[in-house]
Amino acid sequence: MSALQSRRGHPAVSAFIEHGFHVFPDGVDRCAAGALLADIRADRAFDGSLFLSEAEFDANPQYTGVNPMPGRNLLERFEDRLGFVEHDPGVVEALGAMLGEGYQLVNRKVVCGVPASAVPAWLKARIEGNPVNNLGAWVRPEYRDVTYFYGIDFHQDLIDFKDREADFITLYIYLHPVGAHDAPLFLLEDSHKFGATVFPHDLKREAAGWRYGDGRGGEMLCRQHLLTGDAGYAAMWHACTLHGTQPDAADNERLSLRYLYAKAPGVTAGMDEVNATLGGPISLKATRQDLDERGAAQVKHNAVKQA
Ligand SMILES: O=C(O)CCC(=O)C(=O)O
Repeated sequence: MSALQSRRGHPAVSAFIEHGFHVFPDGVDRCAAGALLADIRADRAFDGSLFLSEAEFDANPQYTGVNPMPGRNLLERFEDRLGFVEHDPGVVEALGAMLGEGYQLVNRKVVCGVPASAVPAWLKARIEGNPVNNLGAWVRPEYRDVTYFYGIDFHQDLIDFKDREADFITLYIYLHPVGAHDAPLFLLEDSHKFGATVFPHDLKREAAGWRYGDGRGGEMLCRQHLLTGDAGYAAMWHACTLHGTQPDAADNERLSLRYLYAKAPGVTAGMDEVNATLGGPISLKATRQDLDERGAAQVKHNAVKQA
């Protein structure tokens, strides 16, 4: 069998072509996920102590540079504990099929869905209705080695990469069981088929799913797919697949690992086969129009809350 045939035959490539994502049927090692989770939870309390006071924030508001970065990333301390994901045979095989020889890690981090009980009332009032509630701006600098969300509206992961082609995928791992009330990811099936579109997206809730407009005259109905599962649940999606989360209504934080992996330069792989099926561009000069020049939200709209 040629390399091209084996890529085509890989379930991840056909799932990406058909629906824009792939769920790993067996996930990854749930015991290793649980052990890592215990160490992350032992490192800090995921409660109100994460946050600046309102006066501290207002004294020097910083909206950008508040995510994990090299030198400030909790996973740098746990690098030797990530083999259960990065060397899992099913993950390696699927990444190889999608991204080819020498695929590259773009970044990896811990993502926390912050429970409602942990978010101070003053902060809830300030962010109400914002489409992207990445709480990094309000988190104490020493805790900005994790990304903290209180829900994020449907978006493409291309949003962070203007002018970059969709040559990468997101791999997402739950470290504990995630049910409907633990801020699971909502993913819109088939939405990758329009290629890159600008955030906030044109989405209307209908009984059977979401009516998605691409801003270029195209419309389609996307079914909503809830990613729920046990510790070690693993899924990956295309850079143009719409997904989002609602604010965490549970008492506990939701902790996940989020990886971005890309093709090495010059490599042709399953991702190219997927991209060849798309009906729109695979890169954009401007990916979003929800922020002002400081990086603060200037749009008050959030569709995923109706999911
Ligand atoms: O984990 C979350 O709550 C949202 C994650 C997400 O959508 C992302 O990182 O792109």
